[in-house]
Amino acid sequence: MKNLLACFVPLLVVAGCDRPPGGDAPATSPSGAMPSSGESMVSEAPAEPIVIDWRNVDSGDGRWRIAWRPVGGPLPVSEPCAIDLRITDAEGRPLEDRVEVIFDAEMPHHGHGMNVEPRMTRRANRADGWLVEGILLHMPGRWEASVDVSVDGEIERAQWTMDIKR
Ligand SMILES: [Cu+2]
Repeated sequence: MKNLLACFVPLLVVAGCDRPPGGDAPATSPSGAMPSSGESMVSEAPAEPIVIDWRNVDSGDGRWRIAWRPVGGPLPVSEPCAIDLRITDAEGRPLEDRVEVIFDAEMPHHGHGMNVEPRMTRRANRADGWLVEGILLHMPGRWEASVDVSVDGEIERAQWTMDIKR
């Protein structure tokens, strides 16, 4: 139980940073939220999703640049989750249509991977954007994630480590 509490406290602190300092609020609500009478200002901030920063990884021979971040908060144990990817070549150009991208994750020190095959979707509104859904990390601990970018049968991999906490 103590551990659980310890996890929550930093989250609250981080969430607190997003809120404007109290006091003189502008006349218009910055988020376009419901008009509020002055009295309700302090309570009930809308539940905002936790946004985690992008992290950058280059592929093995430096051909591709990949940025990734979990969707909707830290990656959970044993719950389906999703990762956003942005992939360009080393000059920052988005990938061509014929490129194929595969996400995978495994626990090398346990000798196993995931028991599911995540779905890859190319974002319609971003030439460099991909969404990986249906990721299921069924154990806490160290997972090695990989993204294979394949063009004309030539595959180059980017890898990173994810520490998944219960
Ligand atoms: Cu394992």
